[in-house]
Amino acid sequence: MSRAVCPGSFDPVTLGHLDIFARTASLYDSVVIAVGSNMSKRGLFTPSERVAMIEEACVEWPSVHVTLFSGLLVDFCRDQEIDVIVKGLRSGGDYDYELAMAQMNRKLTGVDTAFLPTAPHLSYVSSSLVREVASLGGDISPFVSPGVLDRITERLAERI
Ligand code: COD
Repeated sequence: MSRAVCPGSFDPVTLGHLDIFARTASLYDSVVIAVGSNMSKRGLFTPSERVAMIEEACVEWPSVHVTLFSGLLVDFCRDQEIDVIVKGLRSGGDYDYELAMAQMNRKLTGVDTAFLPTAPHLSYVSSSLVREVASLGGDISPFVSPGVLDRITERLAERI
């Protein structure tokens, strides 16, 4: 059985991420969405809140499971018997950043990384821009699922 991981911060998960998850699920038998819980920056959502939002967005995909991870991604892959890391690429900037991590991860334990090109209509979407546009009152509904939109609206209202 082939097993892939889609790792990330997902603060919050966007339609760009969900497109990558869906396409990964069509390529591998089982997909783990791994939410990094040892990120240094404080986010809009806690890692557990991010997991809950992704679970809700992926509820109709039975082969997709969501979990937290901490420490090295390659150690998580070894513990979970994961064959491949899958990342989305939006631009040359993503490629330069991701290539170095892919090469480092392969050197560390041999686990390989596969890249999927972003859906063109989502190539400019990032969690950081979604957070910024939302915090300044812009409409983010084209970029996130309805459940995530509700959670962001609630979170920003709590901060006023
Ligand atoms: N379309 C397609 N793909 C997208 C889009 C989009 N619109 N937006 C983002 N993506 C892709 C990104 O390119 C990335 O591949 C993935 O989705 C996740 O994105 P983010 O921004 O949520 O997550 P990152 O990049 O902050 O996550 C970084 C990791 C947590 C994966 C990384 O830091 C990590 O592996 N940390 C663990 C510690 C470790 O092992 N360090 C050593 C690394 S060599």
